[in-house]
Amino acid sequence: MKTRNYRTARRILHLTSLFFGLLLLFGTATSLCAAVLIQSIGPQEASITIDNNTGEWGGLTAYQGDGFESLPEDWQSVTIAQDASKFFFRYGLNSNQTGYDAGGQTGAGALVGNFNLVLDTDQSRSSGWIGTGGAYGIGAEYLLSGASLYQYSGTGEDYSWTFVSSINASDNNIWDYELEITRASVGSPNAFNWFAWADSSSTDFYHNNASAGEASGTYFEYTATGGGGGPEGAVPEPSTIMLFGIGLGFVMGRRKHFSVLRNVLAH
Ligand SMILES: [Ca+2]
Ligand SMILES: [Ca+2]
Ligand SMILES: [Ca+2]
Ligand SMILES: [Ca+2]
Repeated sequence: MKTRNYRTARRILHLTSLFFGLLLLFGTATSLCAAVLIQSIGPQEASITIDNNTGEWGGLTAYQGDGFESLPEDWQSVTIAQDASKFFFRYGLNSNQTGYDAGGQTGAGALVGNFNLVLDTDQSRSSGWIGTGGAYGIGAEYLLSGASLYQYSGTGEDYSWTFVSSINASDNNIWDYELEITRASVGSPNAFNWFAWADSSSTDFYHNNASAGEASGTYFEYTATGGGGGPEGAVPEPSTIMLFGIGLGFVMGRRKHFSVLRNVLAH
């Protein structure tokens, strides 16, 4: 009887430890393959004035262009710069509709919420908005929606944002906008990750693969300090490595567990 109980217990322990070990290995191996950094730029110091004239941006480096996908609201390019207290954004936009502008078809030219850009200011996907089903490679804390700034107030996948402030943005109606926010208004990050999208009949993501999920979702980085923040995923977080190690230990060390159990049952 003792032998039969021992064998049954051993099988249960074997299957349980193997199950949890593989579960941990699978889960952490997935998170080790984090999102894909496309390009990192910064710091770019500049003196920018929001005045419908983008001449002062000429010497700055733009992120790689998104191209014209012939959508009603279409991202073309983004440039980011800074001074001691502000971050500056330059949006290059387009549309396949004649006479259409970023303010709608009114001709007013004011930037509207159809153009959205999110910032992951702690460069961690474990915090902030990751989209329904975890669609995005980054976890965003802040949203620039048109000329309004929002802070994430949801639990991860839900689209829930709290209004922070209006954004000082140009209204030049020529698809070339400049915006400014204070660095303090987004938590004064040393670096942040970002991607953008435009609402239209077929959403234009910038970068195109931004919604490819945790492992393959793409993003850009801006560094506000010389040292840079480092892309999420290049160096796994310590807790991830620890979980991976525990999973490996479960799978590799189950024989040790059996010998401990054998000694317990034998006495
Ligand atoms: Ca200007
Ligand atoms: Ca585009
Ligand atoms: Ca985050
Ligand atoms: Ca695109």
